[in-house]
Amino acid sequence: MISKDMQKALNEQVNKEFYSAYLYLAMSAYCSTAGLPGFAHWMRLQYEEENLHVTKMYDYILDQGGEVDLKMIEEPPKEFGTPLEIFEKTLEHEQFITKSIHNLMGLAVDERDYATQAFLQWYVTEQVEEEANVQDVLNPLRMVGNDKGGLMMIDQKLGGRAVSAAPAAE
Ligand code: OFO
Repeated sequence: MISKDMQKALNEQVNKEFYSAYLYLAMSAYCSTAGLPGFAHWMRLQYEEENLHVTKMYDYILDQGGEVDLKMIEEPPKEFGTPLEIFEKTLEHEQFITKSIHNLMGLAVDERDYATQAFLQWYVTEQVEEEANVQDVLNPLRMVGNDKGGLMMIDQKLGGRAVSAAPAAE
C-alpha cells in the first residue's frame, strides 16, 4: 500500500518519464532529418528505454493497490540545434530527472515507506547510468567541435549502440 501523496508523486513521475520518451523520439526524428542516422538510432533506443521506465513505475502503482492517473504529455520541441547542443540538452534533462527521482526517494524516506524506497533504488542507479551514457557522447562531441569528419565518426559509433538489458524482474 502507498499513501495518496506517494501515489500522486509516482503518477507525476510517470508523466515525466513519458515526456522523456517523447523528447527522445522528437530528437530521433530531428537527427534522422538532419542526416545523422547514428544519432537517430541512439535516441530511438533511449526512447524505448524511457518506455520501460514508464511501465515499470505504472506496474508498481498498480501492484501497490494505487490508482494510475495518466495526465497530458507536454509537447517536445522540434528544433534541437547541433549534435553538441542536442547532447547538452539531453544531459540537462537527465539531471532534471535525477533530481525528480531523488525527491521521490526523499518522500519515501520521510514516509518510512520501505517498499517504495526499495523500488526507487533501481531508478537511482539507472539515473547514474543515464547521465554517464550521455557524458560518454558529450565528451567526444566537445573534442571534435564542428569538424564534419569527427561528427561522422561519432555518428557511426552511435549507430552501433546495442539495446541495453531490460530492467531486472521484481
Ligand atoms: Fe527515465 O531516465 Fe531518462 O529521462
